[in-house]
Amino acid sequence: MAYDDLRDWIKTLEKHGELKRIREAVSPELEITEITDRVSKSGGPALLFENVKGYPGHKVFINQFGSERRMAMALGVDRLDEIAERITSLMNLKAPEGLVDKLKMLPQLSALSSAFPKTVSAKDAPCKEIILRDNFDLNQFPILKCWPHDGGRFITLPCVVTRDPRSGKRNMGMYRMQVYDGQTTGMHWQRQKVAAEHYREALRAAVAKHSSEDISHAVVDAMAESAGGAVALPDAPIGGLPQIALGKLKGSRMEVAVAIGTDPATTFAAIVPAPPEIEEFVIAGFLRGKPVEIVPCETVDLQVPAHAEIVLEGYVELNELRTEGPFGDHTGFYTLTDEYPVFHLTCITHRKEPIYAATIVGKPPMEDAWMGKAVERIFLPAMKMAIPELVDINLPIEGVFHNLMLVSIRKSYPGQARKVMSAIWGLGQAMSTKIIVVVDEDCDVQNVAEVILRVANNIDPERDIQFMLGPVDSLDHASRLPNYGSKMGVDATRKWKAEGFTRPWPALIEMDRETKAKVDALWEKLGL
Ligand SMILES: Cc1cc2nc3c(=O)[nH]c(=O)nc-3n(C[C@H](O)[C@H](O)[C@H](O)COP(=O)(O)O)c2cc1C
Ligand SMILES: [Mn+2]
Repeated sequence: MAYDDLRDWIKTLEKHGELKRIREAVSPELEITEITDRVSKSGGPALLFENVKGYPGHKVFINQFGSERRMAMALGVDRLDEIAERITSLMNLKAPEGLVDKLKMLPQLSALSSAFPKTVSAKDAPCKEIILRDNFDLNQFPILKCWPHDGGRFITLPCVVTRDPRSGKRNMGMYRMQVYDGQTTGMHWQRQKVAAEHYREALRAAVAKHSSEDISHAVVDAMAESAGGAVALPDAPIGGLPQIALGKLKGSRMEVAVAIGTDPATTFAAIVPAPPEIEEFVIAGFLRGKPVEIVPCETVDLQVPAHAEIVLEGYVELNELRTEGPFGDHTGFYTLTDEYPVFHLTCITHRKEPIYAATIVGKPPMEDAWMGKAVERIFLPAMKMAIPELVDINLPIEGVFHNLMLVSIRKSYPGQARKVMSAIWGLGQAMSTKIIVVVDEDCDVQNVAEVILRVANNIDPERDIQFMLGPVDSLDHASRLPNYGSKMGVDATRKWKAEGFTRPWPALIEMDRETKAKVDALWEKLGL
């Protein structure tokens, strides 16, 4: 079932008792965070703030994905596993043999065809009800300041659309945006994300145009390195010769469009760690079972979901970075300041009386916990394609997704737990998983107590810990360098002779079936 837009979704939430309207006057500075945080932590409803201090006529919608039930509702299913099953059946497509097979494939093929976005004209695009080409000001929207030490106000639920300069493929990722002024924001795409690669590609192309001696390859590499948004390393590009070279690129731009307040499947599509070659518009269409209607922007050559509440159009300059943060992040800590590209607005379009969609992140559990859990369930079939021995995974919410992954495997050969760790560290955004714990298939990784029992009992630490150097999450504040550090794998599987373990391995304690049945029969009488 597909929601037409954010309003349709809000209506459905309300009908199911999953929405609370707040009519009390509250400030978008800190107060909405404090209220939403309490509601998140107690598993409460989505919230629609209708009386935002200083923003008459504006509404803030928050916590839309903030429970397992709402996350499933957002994607139109009862259980998130249903989506995993749909994906599995797509991946299992075999070449049809005969008519019956072909007919059986029809539902899958129609699921595929509904995935492709449909372009509509501006007159059919609600996001164009109001078009502001001049005199626009971001400050008209009730953008939140989330936490006391945040560097300012942040747009926290933006679907950021960019285009790969080489392939022309579009990407939509969620990267927060710090408001610098009414026409300028930060663009916090971390260096391993798809839009950051688009930016580096644009930079490479721009530099190629100026391929004179004074912009050497070393300089280009240094600029490309910074462009993903890392701290300026001593030998990197801010200042000195690289700065001179960057000056030559003045006016070189990459276009960006941002949709805020879309139907929930489209918003969710912006956070899924899909391979770069798959457009999120297609993922959203697949999830909704209905094409996403997109519409060309006014001032940039990009398309956005036509039903969005608010659209921001603009560009990032290829030679410009600016300090972003601090920001109270989903790790439960503040992310410190860092250098990121700057988004300059060229136009704002919006619906009449736009509803401003936001989220807050902080100490888990918060709304993003449920979004992350949905990603975990939906991506499991794809992970199993790459890692067939995988039985299940659990990203415990307190592990804030990149810090801890619990994995069960069907172990069939020596050293396989380490093979699985390597595979996960080589798999898209899972590259930055700080701790991977591998257990045997008879351990339910959804039961964290059981995992702890196994791990603590089963490891000889010196033997069973695998350290790995490589890329780490940009939000990791403990790594030796920003974005680069060590990761750890724990092989908590039963050790085999073939792995050099020659002692006998004890069995787990369990009562025999016969005794259990006897006691079952007695149980009522025992009055326990
Ligand atoms: C609420 C929320 C905020 C996020 N903020 C950021 C952010 O500021 N920067 C970032 O790189 N990723 C952020 N992410 C994670 C990305 O959206 C996620 O990695 C996504 O897969 C990126 O899309 P891409 O693979 O197309 O780059 C955020 C996720 C959520 C749920
Ligand atoms: Mn992507």
